[in-house]
Amino acid sequence: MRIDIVTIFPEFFSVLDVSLLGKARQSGLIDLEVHNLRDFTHDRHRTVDDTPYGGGAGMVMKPEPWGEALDSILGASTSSATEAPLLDETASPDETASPDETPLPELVEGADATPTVIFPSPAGEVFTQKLAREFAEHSHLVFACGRYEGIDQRVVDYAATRASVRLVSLGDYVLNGGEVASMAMIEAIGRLIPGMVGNPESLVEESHEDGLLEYPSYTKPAEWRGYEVPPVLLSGNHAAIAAWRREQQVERTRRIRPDLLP
Ligand code: JAH
Repeated sequence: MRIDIVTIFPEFFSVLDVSLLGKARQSGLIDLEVHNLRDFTHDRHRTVDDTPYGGGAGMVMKPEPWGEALDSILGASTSSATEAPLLDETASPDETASPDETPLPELVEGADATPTVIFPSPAGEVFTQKLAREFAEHSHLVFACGRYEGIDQRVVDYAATRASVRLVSLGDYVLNGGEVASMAMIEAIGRLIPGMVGNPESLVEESHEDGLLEYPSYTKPAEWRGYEVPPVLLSGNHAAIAAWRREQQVERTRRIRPDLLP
C-alpha cells in the first residue's frame, strides 16, 4: 500500500518509523511518504494560510500550495474521476456490455489504482473499524492534514476530480489539525493490511470486530497484591472460559457502550 501525507508538520510523523508500522515500511509492505506543504509555496515566507473571505475568526489554508502538492502526488492532470468511470477489468465482455436492462459497469474499489484522498475533519463521516477495513483494501491513500479553521473548499472540490475524496472524523471533538487524526487512522488501517500481524486470529477477536467490547485479560501471577485471577480462567474448562468471557463482554458493553447492543 502507498500512503502519502501532506502536512505543515512533517516531523509529527516520525512516530511512524517505529513499532508495527515501522516494520511494515522496512519490509516494503507500506510505502509511506510525508510531504511538507510549505515545499509547495513560492514566497519567501512559505505562506500556507490567509484570512477568510466573508470574515470571521482565524485563518484558512490557501488553495495554491495544496493544488501543487496534490498534483505532485497524484500526477499532473490526466483525470480519472471526471472522465469515464473505471471498468472492472476482471468482468467478462458480456458483463460489461450495457444493454437496456443491464446496470452500468461498476466502479471497482481497491481492485484499481484510483487514489483516495482523506481529509481529516470534524465535519466528516465517522471513522470506524468498518472504514478501516475498507481503506485497508485501497492501494493508494493520501492524507491531507489541515490546520487553522480548515482548507479552502476548492481544494476538496479539485481533489474530487482527481481521486476519491473522503472527509473523515475520529469523533465529536476538535483537534488543532488533521495530523493526530491521520496517525490514528494510519495505525488502524496499517494493522489490517494482510501480512501485518503475526497471528491473524488475534485480529478477529479484538474489540469491535464482533461488535462487543473486549473481555478482561489476566496473566501470571495468579494472585497479585491480594487480587485473584477469576478461578474459571485457571479451570482448564475451555467451554466454561469461553462462556465467561462472552458474559463479561456483554455485561461490559451493556454498562459502558449500550449503543453497541441490538
Ligand atoms: C481540526 C483541521 N474528529 C477528529 C478531528 C479531525 C480533524 C480535526 N479535528 C478533529 C481538524 C482543525 C483543522 C482538522
